[in-house]
Amino acid sequence: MFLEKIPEIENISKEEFLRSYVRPQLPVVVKGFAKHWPAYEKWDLDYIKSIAGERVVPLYDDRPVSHEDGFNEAHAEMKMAAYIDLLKSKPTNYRIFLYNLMKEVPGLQKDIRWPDLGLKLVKQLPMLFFGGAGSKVFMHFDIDLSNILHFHFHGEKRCVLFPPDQTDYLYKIPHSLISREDIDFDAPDYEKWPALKEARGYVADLEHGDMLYMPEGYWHYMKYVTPGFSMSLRSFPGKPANLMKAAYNVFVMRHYDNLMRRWKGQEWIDVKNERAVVETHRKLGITR
Ligand SMILES: O=C(O)CCC(=O)C(=O)O
Ligand SMILES: [Fe+2]
Repeated sequence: MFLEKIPEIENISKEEFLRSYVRPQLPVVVKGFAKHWPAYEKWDLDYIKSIAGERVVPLYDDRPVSHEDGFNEAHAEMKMAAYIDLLKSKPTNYRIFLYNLMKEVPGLQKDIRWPDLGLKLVKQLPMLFFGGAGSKVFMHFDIDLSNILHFHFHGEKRCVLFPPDQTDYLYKIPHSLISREDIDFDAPDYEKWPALKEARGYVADLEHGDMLYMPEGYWHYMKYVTPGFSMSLRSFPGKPANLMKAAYNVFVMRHYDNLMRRWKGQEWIDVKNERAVVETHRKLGITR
């Protein structure tokens, strides 16, 4: 696995962002992008606790996908106040994933400024994500293959990205958006996962107020180095082929996968996990 550091810049114009990053579909980090937003001063875990402490939030941990759960179904729930106390007290695997907190707590919307970077952003869907020290977000790409503007707050986070053209090396699970969940993307075992040796991706370390641009359909793995939270703004894919794939994923793939989980149970999950390896090695001519 070869990871190149994502360029970090301080400021960017709309024209430069479109020309140098969106058109060529390359990632970039804009340091302190949010520094002129109210959120930059206000957003930390205590503030979220004070404004949303009574909300019951869905939590995910890093247990492997099971046929008993639906596609992207949460594993537990807790009051936000209790969750934030947990985050602050010790490392935890519990994460909040894809939670529309802004819809639940509209007051938060006043704290951000919609960036004018030439991307048409989906205004209904500013999603928030939270994680405890050491928690990991499995390697995946997003179902709608959007361009993602990912802002981080409070803590530090490491992001590992792969462009869609690296999919063949990533042990993608069929009918799903993830890699084999038993790969440790911090220190991959190349004996077990030889294809990963060839993969070429990117790495970025985010701090409070930074923005990471993830182009369409990019794979991403994230690790919360310290407790913190992030917000993703999205812009639907500009490439017609990606729009088609997004529609397929949303309207066909996930329903088919849910149906198979109900019909075949754990066998369906096991078969897909096995196929991820067999198909990756066959495509690359790896014989073992
Ligand atoms: O940081 C996270 O918890 C996940 C972020 C993510 O997957 C996304 O923004 O699409
Ligand atoms: Fe994602």
